[in-house]
Amino acid sequence: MGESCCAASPSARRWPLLGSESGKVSLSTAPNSTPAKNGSSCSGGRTVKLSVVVPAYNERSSLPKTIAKIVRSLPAVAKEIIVVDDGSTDGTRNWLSDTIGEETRLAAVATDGALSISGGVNDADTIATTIKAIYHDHNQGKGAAVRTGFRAATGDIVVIQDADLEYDPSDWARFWPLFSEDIADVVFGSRFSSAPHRCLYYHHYIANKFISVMFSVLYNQTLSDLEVCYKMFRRSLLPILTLRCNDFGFEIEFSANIARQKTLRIYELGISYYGRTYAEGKKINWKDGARAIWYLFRFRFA
Ligand SMILES: Nc1nc2c(ncn2[C@@H]2O[C@H](COP(=O)(O)OP(=O)(O)O)[C@@H](O)[C@H]2O)c(=O)[nH]1
Ligand SMILES: [Mg+2]
Repeated sequence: MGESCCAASPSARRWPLLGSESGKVSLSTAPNSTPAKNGSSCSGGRTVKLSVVVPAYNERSSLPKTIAKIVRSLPAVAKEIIVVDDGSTDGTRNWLSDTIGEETRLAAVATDGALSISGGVNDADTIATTIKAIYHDHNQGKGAAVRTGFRAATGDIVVIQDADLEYDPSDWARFWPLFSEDIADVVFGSRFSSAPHRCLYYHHYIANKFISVMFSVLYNQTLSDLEVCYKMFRRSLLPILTLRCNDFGFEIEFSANIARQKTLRIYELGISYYGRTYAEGKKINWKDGARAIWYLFRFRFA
């Protein structure tokens, strides 16, 4: 799905070390230069960009804080934030249309932590953070929202960020070198590590463990936290992925697609987790867990 800028097989791309403090990374195998907007171009020596896809369904209170955290992350890297409103009814959509509307804008955070979203995008802002919003007419589910975001992404690397503050974008500082040093094609976060993680529902924990073990058995691929939000990957992979799930089955579908390629360099990295309770807005439930088991088999054998 999606189209690829500077189409190249993931393994053919060679990224030297993220050596410069500006965060500019040269692509040694990108001979054909294709100008792109927002300071990004496909020529050698260009600025490498991270696309952050934020699916948002009724996240009015946490979305602005999530965006501010994204802006503050990886300060030397050009980022585009794509918020996909999934038919929210709690004011999220109104906030997005009032603050961002239909344009691509610049997002910044003041020293006091306040988020500011301003006018147009200056091509000279090579390491700025841009933001745009896409609006679903009605609620379709996380998978559908994420796919809409993928279609709009123009960065070299893509990551998914839930809008509910359960995950901390400052963790990406440890993801990034795996791409800039050309070590990984896909990096999954894992909440089963020594990083701080809120202790919550045992039934969720055991269901996720079960699903992850089943996945490893069925796909012969180690991954400890299948339901994790953080999946960072090269955008050039999108055309080879078949993604159709609208609901939380997306997490299984994405991982199954990645594992089935057999050739990709898959890494996992411990992340912090600031989980929320149902009273605080958590939405995934046991039905999503049951569906996940069905999806495990469906994507393996269908
Ligand atoms: N639950 C739910 N989340 C959606 C939907 N569409 C987009 N999302 C977003 O997908 C992300 C993950 O959902 P969330 O409820 O946080 O999942 P949970 O934290 O695992 O319960 C959040 O950013 C949601 O706002 C949807 O239809 N249902
Ligand atoms: Mg969540």
